[in-house]
Amino acid sequence: MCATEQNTTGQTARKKRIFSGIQPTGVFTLGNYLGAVKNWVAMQEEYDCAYSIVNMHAITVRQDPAKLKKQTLDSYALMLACGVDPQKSIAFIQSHVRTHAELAWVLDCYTQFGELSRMTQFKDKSAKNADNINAGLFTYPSLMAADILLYQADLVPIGEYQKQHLELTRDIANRFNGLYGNVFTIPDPLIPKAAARVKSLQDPAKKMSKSDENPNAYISILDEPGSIIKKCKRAVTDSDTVVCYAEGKDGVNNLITIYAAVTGKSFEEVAREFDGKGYGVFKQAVGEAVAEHLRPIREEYARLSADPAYLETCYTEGARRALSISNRTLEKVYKKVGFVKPCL
Ligand code: ATP
Ligand code: LTN
Repeated sequence: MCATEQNTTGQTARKKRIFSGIQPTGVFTLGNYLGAVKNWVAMQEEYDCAYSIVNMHAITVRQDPAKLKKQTLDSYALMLACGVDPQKSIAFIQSHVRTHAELAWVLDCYTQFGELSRMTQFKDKSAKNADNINAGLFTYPSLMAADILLYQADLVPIGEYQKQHLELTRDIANRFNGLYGNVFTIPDPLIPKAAARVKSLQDPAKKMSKSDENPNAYISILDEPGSIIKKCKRAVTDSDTVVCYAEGKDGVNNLITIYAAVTGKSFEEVAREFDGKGYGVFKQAVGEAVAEHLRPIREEYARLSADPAYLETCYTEGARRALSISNRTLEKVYKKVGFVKPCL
């Protein structure tokens, strides 16, 4: 994370830092991949990156412990299978690095009840989990702010749905800096132009989500080609037959967005390619293109998950590097707020 590079005037400049996270709540969907993880991979050459499997965020919703443990390890392997390189980037599991919980507590005390009450994700998730609206679900955004601010991240690659949390992170950081001087770097969101909002295949008004009860609503990045094609063929569209991106055609727009993202084609090129061909041919082509795009990830995942010892080495080293960097920020914060330093 401390690498430097020469700028045009020959001086050394710090590489920009990136932080992002994903919850181990299931196999990543095509939405997670196109909206976030694909971007993480692309950033590794140019930036100092840290990526985390945020299992502490996951327990804001009740989880089965054995399942959470398995999904955390599977998600870690999946992150590497998508192309996150543990040599180039810091790839770690959130609960391995104690500074996240420690800074989150301090930030909780600099975050207002009113701010947290306005978070749409909190409102959505409390509606879905009415019998368990716990304090962690409410303060989720200050833990996310801690994740980001600990690494002094300049940029945070996320899907559109996390924009509000990032804005709150900036507000918390600005408030803290206003009181104590320049402690935190103010991070900017990095939202992809295409595929920032991949929609459910069954209800295009909703986002594609890995915790959706209906598996036909999402494509997991480990789905077999046959299943991907079937899900695309069953995708809800409309009674029209023309493949074009237009208002009121949410289902088709979603499929065009997906097809464009995996083939690199523009929306116009897609419309031209399927001119006069109808939805059946189009849906088949979307399914095939997605299956082909995900094939290398599926193969790499199979290889990595057969080698748990290698994965353990990677996440242990990731945790060590993450702790070393984040502890510097935490110590600064503790000093600023007036905590006594022990001689341990
Ligand atoms: P859950 O269903 O458990 O709430 P999720 O599928 O929303 O999870 P997260 O772990 O919350 O996934 O998100 C990881 C990253 O993927 C975030 O940056 C998020 O914005 C992005 N992301 C999630 N869903 C989509 C989507 N449908 N389209 C684009 N980006 C998405
Ligand atoms: N809240 C995010 C996951 C997340 C995250 C982060 C994303 C936790 N910490 C830090 C970016 C940066 C989500 O639900 N997608």
